[in-house]
Amino acid sequence: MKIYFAASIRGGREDSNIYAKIINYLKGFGEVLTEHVGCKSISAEGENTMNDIEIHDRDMEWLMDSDIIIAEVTNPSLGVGYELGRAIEYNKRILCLYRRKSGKKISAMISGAEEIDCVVYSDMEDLKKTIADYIRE
Ligand code: 6K6
Repeated sequence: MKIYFAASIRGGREDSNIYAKIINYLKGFGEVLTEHVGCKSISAEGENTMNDIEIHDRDMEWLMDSDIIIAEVTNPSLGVGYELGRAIEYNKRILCLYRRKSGKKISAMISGAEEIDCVVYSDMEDLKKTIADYIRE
């Protein structure tokens, strides 16, 4: 199974440790095409060898090629929102994961999209069960 994991990069890297843990867990189910999203050394402003067109086009190819999209959306990101919209267009299975944060609500365009399954989680153990149940569904 090819898994496309999406999470904030330029939207902010505060949750990068959580992304790395999720990716590590997802690797037990198949190939995670976007492992770099959990990489500590990627910063929101960091230099990259690829330009934005190359990043976009490569990511869209991976998205099309994937069997499932799993996104951590607690930290809002324009790029993730875009990827989710495109994933709907490609008829992909989509799971969005988020943690409740005071004063923050997930966008209605994500929670209100019937093509997207949204799940609230509180800790990693809780999240692992949610992911396993969803993938095996
Ligand atoms: C490193 C530092 C700055 O830019 C980079 C390299 N950029 C990206 N490399 C790979 N995927 C990217 C990059 N920028 C965005 N994406 C894709 O969009 C990822 O698949 C993420 O799920 C999503 C993040 O979007 P933003 O808007 O938060 O950057």
